[in-house]
Amino acid sequence: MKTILTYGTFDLLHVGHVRLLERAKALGDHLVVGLSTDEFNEIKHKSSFLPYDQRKEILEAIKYVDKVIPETCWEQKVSDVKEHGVDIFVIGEDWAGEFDFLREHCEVVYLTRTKDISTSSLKGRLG
Ligand code: C2G
Repeated sequence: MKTILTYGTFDLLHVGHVRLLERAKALGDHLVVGLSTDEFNEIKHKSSFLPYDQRKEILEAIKYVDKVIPETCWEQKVSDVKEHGVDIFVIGEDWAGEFDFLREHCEVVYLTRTKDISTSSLKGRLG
């Protein structure tokens, strides 16, 4: 069984997120998502519209997602890779290069982002 790991805030879930999750899952059999907690979002200088528990419930309803774990800090990735037996770490290309240090523990794949959609643009349109 090939385990995939990714991380994100996944606020106001949209097709950019879903297509990332779809492509990540297609690389293996079991997809673990590290979901940024509200507190970690502050560290990321990112506020989410929906609280962690709702973002988690929504992600768990996505057919590509097998497990959601909390992302509470930048430093947890290596231990998460080991704890969950991760074969491939996947994230959007906006992070290209940032997580190359994981290459000694697992494969690292940066996927293209879906164009013309983002949580911040949705929030802007909502007014
Ligand atoms: N994404 C995408 N296309 C978009 C928007 C987002 O492919 N139009 C991808 C991002 O590249 C990321 C995932 O969807 O891989 C989740 O996006 P965010 O919730 O914005 O994640 P981010 O805040 O970048 O958190 O430790 C890593 C961070 O927690 C990543």
